[in-house]
Amino acid sequence: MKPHPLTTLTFTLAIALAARAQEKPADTSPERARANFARAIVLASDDVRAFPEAPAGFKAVRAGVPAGKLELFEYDSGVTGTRRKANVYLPPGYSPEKKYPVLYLLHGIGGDITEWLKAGSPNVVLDNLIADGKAVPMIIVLPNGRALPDDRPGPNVFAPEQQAGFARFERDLLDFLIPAVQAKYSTFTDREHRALAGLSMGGGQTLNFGLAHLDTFAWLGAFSSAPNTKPPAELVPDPVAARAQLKLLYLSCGNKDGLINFSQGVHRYLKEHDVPHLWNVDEHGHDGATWGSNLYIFSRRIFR
Ligand code: FER
Repeated sequence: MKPHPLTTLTFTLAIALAARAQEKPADTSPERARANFARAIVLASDDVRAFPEAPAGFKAVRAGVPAGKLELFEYDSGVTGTRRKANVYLPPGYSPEKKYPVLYLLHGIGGDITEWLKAGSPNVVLDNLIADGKAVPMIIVLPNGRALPDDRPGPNVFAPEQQAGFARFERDLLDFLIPAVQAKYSTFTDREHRALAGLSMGGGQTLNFGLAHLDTFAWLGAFSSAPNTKPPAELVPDPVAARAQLKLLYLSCGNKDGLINFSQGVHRYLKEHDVPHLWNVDEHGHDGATWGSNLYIFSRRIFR
């Protein structure tokens, strides 16, 4: 027997509403995460690619391309009360005589300062783009987005304490990491030379923190954003101000990723409120293939 059309409508609305609700740290659990990943994927006509996949070899080391430098960076955090670590990429030919823009690039739920190096090779992606004149030489900072005294991914990465650490990273980033990076490296310090991007939990952090601090970040990239993403109307309460301040708001997700409804909700709200943004839906799942490719697409478009 076919369900009554109204039953179907109510069911669809219930899914749509549930999909937009932010998962609060206290509510997060492995069971809810499984349910989130298993959500029905309903694609609208505008949930399509805006850009082709990054070209073959985009994250492979190429002979003759100058390599930037990866180094470990440490800073004292008043949020965690500890000395924290980050990986830093300095572009080829980095010189204290010049000034550089900075991209802060955030990892996902089980990640740490090494996740992006495995998932998307940002150092190699940028070496290649810079060599081809397709990206501005920039510093990339890969912090640990879990602002806790013990910031290792625990045995249960969905534990409420771990989730709370991701939320607490907002003040660690703004009050401790950014000032420490700017004190050590030769950087521009205005908003138009500062970008924030991330994958999954890091995508949610990018939207939650970046859109709340557009005086600090002009360029935002949220890849496969996780359920920590705030509801769209909370992210962008003032679409007119957001429109005026954003240089780029880039959203991406794979069309096989059960978390896509969180990004769809943000995209639809931005579209309804005329906030310019790029929305790239590719054919990947919740994996490194989409993150590397979208980092390539995003990093070419920032600081120019
Ligand atoms: C969840 C499912 C996935 C969740 C977070 C994630 C906060 C994050 C995934 C990732 O970072 O890869 O329910 O709740």
